[in-house]
Amino acid sequence: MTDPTSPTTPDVDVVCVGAGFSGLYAAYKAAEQGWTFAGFETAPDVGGTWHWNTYPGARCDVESIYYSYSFSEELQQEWTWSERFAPQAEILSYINHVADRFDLRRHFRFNSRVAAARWLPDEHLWEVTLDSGETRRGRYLLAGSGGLSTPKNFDVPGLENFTGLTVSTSRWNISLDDLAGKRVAVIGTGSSGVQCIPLIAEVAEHLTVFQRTPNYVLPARNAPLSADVVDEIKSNYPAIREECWYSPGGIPDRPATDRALDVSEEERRRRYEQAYERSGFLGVGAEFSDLLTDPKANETAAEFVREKIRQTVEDPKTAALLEPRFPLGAKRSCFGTGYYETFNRPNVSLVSLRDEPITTMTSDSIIIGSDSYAVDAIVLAIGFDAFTGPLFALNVTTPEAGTLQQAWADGVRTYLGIMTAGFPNFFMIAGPQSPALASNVVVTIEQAVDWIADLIAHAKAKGGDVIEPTTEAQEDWVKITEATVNQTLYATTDSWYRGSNVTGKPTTFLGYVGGVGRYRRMCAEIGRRGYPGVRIGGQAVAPTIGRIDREIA
Ligand code: N01
Repeated sequence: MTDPTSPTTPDVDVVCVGAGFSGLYAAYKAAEQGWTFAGFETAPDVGGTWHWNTYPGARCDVESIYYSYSFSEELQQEWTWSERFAPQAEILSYINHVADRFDLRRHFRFNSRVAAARWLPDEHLWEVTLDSGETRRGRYLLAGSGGLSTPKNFDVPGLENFTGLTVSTSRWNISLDDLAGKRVAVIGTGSSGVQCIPLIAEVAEHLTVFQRTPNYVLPARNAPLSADVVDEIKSNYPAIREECWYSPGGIPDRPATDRALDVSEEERRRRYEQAYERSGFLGVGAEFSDLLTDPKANETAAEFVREKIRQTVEDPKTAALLEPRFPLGAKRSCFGTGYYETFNRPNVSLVSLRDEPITTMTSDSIIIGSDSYAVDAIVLAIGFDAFTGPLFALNVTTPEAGTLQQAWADGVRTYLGIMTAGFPNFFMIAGPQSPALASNVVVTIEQAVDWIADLIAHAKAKGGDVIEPTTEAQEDWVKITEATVNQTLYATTDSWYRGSNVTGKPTTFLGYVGGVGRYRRMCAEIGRRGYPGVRIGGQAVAPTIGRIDREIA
């Protein structure tokens, strides 16, 4: 047990992992509070996910005007997005601009990976060890390491035999020209695969897409932002941000109040057409209130999208293979541009792995049963070890709880997706069981950093320098996240949302799906009541959060 009376002076107040959206805002916030801050970033520069994911076609599926910081009115007035869904390079330029504009780079050391972090209970400090072997001590440890930053292991049989070009979307290190005139295989048809496939098809001699589970690909309807639209947004930013903060998904998507099965088929179709035309359906619950809870209602929308696939893809056999069979939105839908149309190209073919997986590979071919596909290059778009992957990689340890891996051996357990019992002064920004998974993550990041900063300031004011959730409060939050997701179709479908994409990973749902608005109100209420369920300097305030959740409902 931590001794609450014997603090030692740290090197810095805050040690932070990562210089993406989370770490940069944490550095800004710490400076605002007058706290010393040391950030460490594996990459040579800022950007996080937008530094690494440079594959062709990479862009965000949240509109850029919302997928951006709200903390500075000057920043949002001076930055102008060029497109509705800005490409990776523009998002990275924006992050660089923020780093320069607020002089944040000086708080970080780049090319420095945090290899381990251990809690020193007698000194009330975290000691982090960098990959160089150097150590640094901070009172508080912030993980801004991202949810989708650790690529999944290359679990494709026989890959080690292949001697051609292999590249992963999440660590893209070639140019699209390197694939020109080649026979290319893309393995994986999640958001990353869906975005790069149409562009690779344009340059490859032949592209073979290896698809295990077809996903719903909704037309992004990306377009340049006109000067008028930009002006209107800039003159309304405070109201737009407010709407995002109290929305279900961190974008101005008001939850629907009527149910799909209560309206006529004609009315349903009209609404679905409308949603499809404006690139809706990503927040599927915004179209009808029962789409994410009632399988029958969902099927009406799912079948509508399947019909679009059949109308777009000329070869009926290929179209049938592309039709998803799980509920629409139960795992993250993809945003595409010309995705289904790509399968009408003469140089593109689709191989389904649904019934027969890849058997092995040779030096130049992918083998499936008795079939062999000769390829020069393989693009792996197979996803991430979401949320726990990046956190486990930090090798966070406390004498009381051991490693995070041990503490979460049977599944993730957190308090609000921000803290976890047994790991004092350790804060996860947009962590597992926060709304990050099913929301505009920038909204969740800013809210989490603000909340963490308020909590630390509150603890400092009380003279307590050790902050830790109680196990009881943590179990309340686990129950709330489980009860919330179990009312939805998210619970029915395998994906990275549930950890089921990684062999051996416990399948617990990795997010809170009650909406960013409700979560925000809950966190604010917890703050107002003196942080019930959090032990500060050894003292905890009752009641725990289950009651607050019921009260704000
Ligand atoms: O990863 P995924 P992703 N053999 O896990 C298949 C965000 N993101 O990088 O479904 C063969 O979704 C796997 O098949 P299955 C966004 O939140 C956003 O594409 O497991 N296939 C699946 O088809 C997104 O949800 C944007 O059966 C294998 C694919 O690979 C999240 O990141 C862009 C396989 C992996 O899909 C992850 O997206 C990019 C194997 N061994 C990413 N292993 C935008 O903003 C896996 N697969 C638009």
